[in-house]
Amino acid sequence: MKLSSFIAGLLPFASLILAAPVTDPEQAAIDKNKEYARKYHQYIEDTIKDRNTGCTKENIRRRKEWSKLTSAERKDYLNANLCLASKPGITPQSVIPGTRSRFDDFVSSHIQLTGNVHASGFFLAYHRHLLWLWETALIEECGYQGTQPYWDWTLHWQDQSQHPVFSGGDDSLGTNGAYLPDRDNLQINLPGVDEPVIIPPATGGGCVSGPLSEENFKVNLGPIGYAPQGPDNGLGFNPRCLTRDLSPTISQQTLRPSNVTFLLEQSCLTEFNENLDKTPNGLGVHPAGHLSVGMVELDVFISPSDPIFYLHHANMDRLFTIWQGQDQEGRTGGVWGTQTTGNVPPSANVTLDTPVPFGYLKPGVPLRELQSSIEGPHCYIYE
Ligand SMILES: [Cu+2]
Repeated sequence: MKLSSFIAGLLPFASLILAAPVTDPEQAAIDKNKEYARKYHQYIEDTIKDRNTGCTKENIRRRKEWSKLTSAERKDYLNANLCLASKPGITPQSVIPGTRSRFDDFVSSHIQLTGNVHASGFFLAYHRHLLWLWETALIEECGYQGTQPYWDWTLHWQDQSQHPVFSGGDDSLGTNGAYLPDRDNLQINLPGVDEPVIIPPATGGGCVSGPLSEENFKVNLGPIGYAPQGPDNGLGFNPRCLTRDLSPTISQQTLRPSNVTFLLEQSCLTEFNENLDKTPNGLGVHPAGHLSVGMVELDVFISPSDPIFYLHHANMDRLFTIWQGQDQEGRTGGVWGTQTTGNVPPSANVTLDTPVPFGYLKPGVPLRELQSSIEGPHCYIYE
């Protein structure tokens, strides 16, 4: 038998294998999520393809998953982060005594506004535009040539330490924290979640090693979100190593592809917002991304102190843009929620005219200008 006819004889069996029902629900979810992403992507490409001004296919920032960056691109991103940490900031020390750098300006904005920009009508717009400001600062103030990468935590939902962003190599954002045995549970308060969340110790707890180890990089502010707080209620200067405590338990429970599908299938902005933080089955993917990294990321106020914050929030913004992209017209005009976290204390509803606050980073920007990823100040797409 000729080889070609042998292969031809196998073809019917190959199609049988391909047609076999997909039994793994996570694999089925991955396929669905890709389909949603494709639809979003197509919409954006179609919308900008004939544009000559504003956000065009020439000037759009193409944001990629960390794993898709070359080693040199990862190093560039890391070095731009370290560059911002070495530049003087603009936040007055009379307000945040511990702030020391341009990097800390972003942490300080987040600290000042924690009670407004989480589990509120500001959440999605604030974090979307904070990322844009951060990415722009990396480019304009530190000569960064790339774009803001994202961390798709569904790629390694069983064990985040396998993701290259945590490899500890000189093209990573450092390792898990060193393992510290005999630690107590941490009790933290999360915006939008009623009861305090008890976080048992996980697989690290100590200082990270690699390019963000203590000799290269320091966390200056906090802790604020759990005891014991740093000096001046956590606003004082408290330089220390970056700590992490990767939690496979939290990741396996919540950072699954099927939970992304669940979020992308919410039908309105209210449900989308509510299910980001808390779902009928437990934690939402937004807090779970922070909690799966642990330590600094458990402290909502100072969470931008760990550079992984920006990669996690790029992924959250990516899910938001994909969700918007399923019905762009209907989903960029909506508003939801009030101006305080969990509406405590009670505050006015957010409208399209309400300025989204950014602290000392810049004056407030009306919400309507921050609704789209390719209108107003924004011009980016998630690849
Ligand atoms: Cu935040």
